[in-house]
Amino acid sequence: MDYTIKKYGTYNGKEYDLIQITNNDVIITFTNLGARINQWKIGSDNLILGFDNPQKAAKGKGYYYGASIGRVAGRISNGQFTIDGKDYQLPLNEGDNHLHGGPNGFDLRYWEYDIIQTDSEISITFSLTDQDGENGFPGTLEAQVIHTYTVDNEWKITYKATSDADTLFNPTNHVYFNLNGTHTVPILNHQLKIEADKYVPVKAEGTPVGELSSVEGTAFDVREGKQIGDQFKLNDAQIELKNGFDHPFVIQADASDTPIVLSVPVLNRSIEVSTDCESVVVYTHSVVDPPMEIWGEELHQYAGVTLETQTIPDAVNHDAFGNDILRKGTQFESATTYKLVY
Ligand code: G6D
Repeated sequence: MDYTIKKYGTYNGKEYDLIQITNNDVIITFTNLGARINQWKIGSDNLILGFDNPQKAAKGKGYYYGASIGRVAGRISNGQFTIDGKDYQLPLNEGDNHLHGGPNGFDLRYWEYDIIQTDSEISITFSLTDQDGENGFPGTLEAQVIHTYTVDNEWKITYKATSDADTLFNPTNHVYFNLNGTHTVPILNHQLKIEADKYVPVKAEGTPVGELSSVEGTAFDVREGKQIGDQFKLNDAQIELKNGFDHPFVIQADASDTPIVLSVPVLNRSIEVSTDCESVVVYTHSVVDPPMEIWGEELHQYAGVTLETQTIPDAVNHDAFGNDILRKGTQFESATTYKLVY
């Protein structure tokens, strides 16, 4: 396994790089534009959605393809939160809510990076200083996103952060998988298995209704592994509301080491996910607007599916959703691994 650094292109006056890792017939690439994963291929088969230059990635901003998301993944209702009695108002970049870290979130920022290579893995440490008040968040945040790839085809993401004031921090990665090898075949044929006996119903605007609901008897019961397209055919108001999955699944406390598995059995391909996060947001790209071209082909509905591991979105406004407050001077650390099996 080895890596090369290529020019990705320019965006907003800055030059961006593409770090390409080759491991036999697998290629995986990352870029310092938003500390993104940009490509993951077996031979000529693209397994994720990405772009061949930064301008196209920027055009796809609304879908955050492969991007690191932060400071806070998901929506914060009304952009408002309170820490120790102090109220904060964040910019509203999607209707009445704050989405994915705001208008200048992590996804299109310029990240510095260093690379470390050993016999068994290559690690790229992306770093960003997010100044006090950026996107309305208190505290200057020192963030690191470490993308590591191993000879066993494991993509591990480690998030680290500290802040000089109490703030919020709930990062994720917004990769879209399509194990068919081309996004022209919808992900409806993918099997999804999540060891989750609860999920989070949402309102039409995408914010949580406010409770953790049982998956029993719903299209969200994928504990034994179900075909995504079959689940969408079930009579389920939440599926109808969002035209598919756009929901957090709450990972069981007694889950196995790989509580999330996405696969296409007929192609003998799967992604096995392990994480220290309490939830995973699954989004099935149920809307494509504006029209988009990816890898030279027009994008259609259900072209990819995300597995965004994180604290349950909007946790700061819902006591039962966990904690996304990062206290001054404390070290945040979280890790998620996506293992390609083929
Ligand atoms: C839509 O509601 C979805 C989000 O969950 C997703 O992250 C975004 O598209 C890319 O807003």
